Amino acid sequence: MTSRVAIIGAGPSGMAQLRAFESVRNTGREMPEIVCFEKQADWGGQWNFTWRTGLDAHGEPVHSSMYRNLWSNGPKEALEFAEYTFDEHFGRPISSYPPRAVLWDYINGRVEKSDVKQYVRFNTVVRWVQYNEDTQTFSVTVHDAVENRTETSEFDYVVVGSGHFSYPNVPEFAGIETFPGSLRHAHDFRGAEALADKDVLLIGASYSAEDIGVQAYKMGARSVTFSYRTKPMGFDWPKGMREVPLVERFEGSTVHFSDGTSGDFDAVVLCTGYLHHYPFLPSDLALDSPNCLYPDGLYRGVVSEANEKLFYLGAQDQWFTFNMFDAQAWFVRDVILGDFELPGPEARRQDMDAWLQRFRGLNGPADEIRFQADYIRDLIDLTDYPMFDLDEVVRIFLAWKHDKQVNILGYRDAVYPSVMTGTMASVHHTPWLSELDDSLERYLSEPEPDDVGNLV
Ligand code: FAD
Ligand code: NA0
Repeated sequence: MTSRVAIIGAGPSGMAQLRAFESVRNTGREMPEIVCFEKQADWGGQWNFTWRTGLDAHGEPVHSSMYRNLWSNGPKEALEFAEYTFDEHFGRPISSYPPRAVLWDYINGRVEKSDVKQYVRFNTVVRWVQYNEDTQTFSVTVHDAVENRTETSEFDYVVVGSGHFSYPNVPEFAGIETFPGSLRHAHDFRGAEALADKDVLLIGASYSAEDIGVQAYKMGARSVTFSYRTKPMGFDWPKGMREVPLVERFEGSTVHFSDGTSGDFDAVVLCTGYLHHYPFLPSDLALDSPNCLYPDGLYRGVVSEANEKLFYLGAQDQWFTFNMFDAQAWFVRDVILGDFELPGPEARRQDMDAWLQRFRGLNGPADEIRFQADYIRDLIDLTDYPMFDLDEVVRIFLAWKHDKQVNILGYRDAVYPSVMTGTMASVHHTPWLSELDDSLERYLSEPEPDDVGNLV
C-alpha cells in the first residue's frame, strides 16, 4: 500500500521537502502520497511578510517575524540552492544582499517550476499529532480555516518544518510595566519608520538586535542603544549607537543598566530570541532545545530519537539556510523511500554523541560555520543532492563577518561570486544605507540619475 507523508509547514524547509520528493517522482519511481499543511494563505514561511501581529485573520498566532525593511543579513551566495541557481531564476547577476521580496521570489520560483503546489493545503493548521503504537501510524488532526472544518487522517511519516523563530522568548525586567512608550518583541516588529527621531533601546545582542538597530539608524532614530546580557556585539558603531550591559530595571521611560548608567527611551524592542515550540505535538515527540547548532535528539540533525518516523527540518540555529534545508530534505526523502537504511537506536545515539561532543567544543563563529558546513557535507554525501564547494561558502561567510567588522552600515554593499555558477554578483544601483524602497520592482529596476545625481 502507498505510504503517506505529512509535511507540517510550507516555509523554505517544507518547500525543500516537496522539491526533494518531486525530483525523484520525475524519474518515474512510485512515490508516497504527500500532503503539506500550511497555516498561512501562501508559502515561504518567514519570507511571507504580513503586516499583522498577534493573531492572524483566523485567530491563529501570526507566524512571520520579518519586517518591511528586511534585507538578507547574510550573502545570498551562502544560501543558494545547488540545483536552482540565482542565474537560472533572475537571468542576470543581482547583488549579494537582496531584500526579502527578492528572496521570496527566488524560493517561490523553484517550486512553482516544479509544480508541487498541488500537494499543499493552505490555510490549514495542524492542531495535533498522535502516534498510534498499534497501527504504527500518526493521526494528524488539522483545521481548515476556510472551510471551518476539523479533520483527522492517518500518516506513516511526519516531517516537521514549522520553523523555530516564531514563538518569542519574552523575559521579565523589573518595572517594565511602567514603561509608557512603544514596547514590543522583535517578532512583532514590522518596520523602522516610526523610530525616526526616537531614542530606541534594543535588548539582546544577536541578529535581531543588530539588524533592527541599524534599520532604526537608517530611518533616522535619534539614538540607538543595545543592551547585552553576555557580551556586546562589538561592532564599530557610528555616533548615536552604543552598547551597554543588561537592563537592571525600568522606572517609567528611564531604564537603569547593570553598570550604574541609565537613559530615557521612547521605544524598546525585546530582541531576546525565540522558543522551540511545537503546540501540535505531545511532549514525548516535541523537540525540546535551546536555539543551537546541534539540538540533541535528532539523528543526522533530522530523525527524531523519540520516533524514527518523525523528522524535523531546519531545527538548528542557522548560519546556512536554504541549501542546508535541501540537504536535510533530500536525506529525509531517502530514509522514507528506504534508500537509506537507518542504523539501530544505539548506533544513532553514538553518532549524535560524536557530533554533540564536537559541538560542545566549538570556539567562536569560524568554528561554528565549519561545523555546520561539515554537517551539510555529511548529509549530501549520502544523497544525490549536487555537492557544492562548502569550503568556498565558509570563506564567503568569513569575508562577510570581516565586512561587518569593518562597516556594519555598509557591509550589504559588498559582492561575492556564486559558489554554484561562478557568476560575480552585481553592485546594487543604490547603496543599502540610502535605499528606502525595499520592493522587488525597485530592486530589479535600472534607475536613472535626476538633476542632482540621485537615482530615481
Ligand atoms: P519558517 O520559515 O518559519 O516556515 C515555517 C512554516 O510552517 C510557516 O509557513 C508556518 O506558517 C508553518 N507552520 C507553523 N506551524 C504550523 C502548523 N501548526 N500548521 C501548519 N503550518 C504551520 N535566513 C537567511 O538565510 N537569511 C536571512 O536574511 C534571514 N533573515 C531572517 C530574519 C528573521 C526576522 C527571522 C526570524 C529569520 C530569518 N532567517 C534568515 C532564518 C529563517 O528562519 C530561514 O531563512 C527560513 O525561513 C526557515 O525556514 P523554515 O521553513 O524552517 O521555517
Ligand atoms: P535573534 O537575534 O532573534 O535571531 C533569530 C538574543 O537574545 C541573544 O543575544 C541572547 O543573549 C538574548 N537574550 C535571551 N534572553 C535574554 C534575557 N533574558 N535578557 C537579555 N538578553 C537575552 O535570536 P538569537 O537566538 O540569535 O539571539 C537571542 C534568527 O533570526 C537568526 O537565525 C537570524 O539569522 C534571524 N534574523 C535575521 C535577520 C536578517 O536577516 C534579522 C533578524 C533576525 P545571550 O546572553 O544568550 O547571548 C536581517
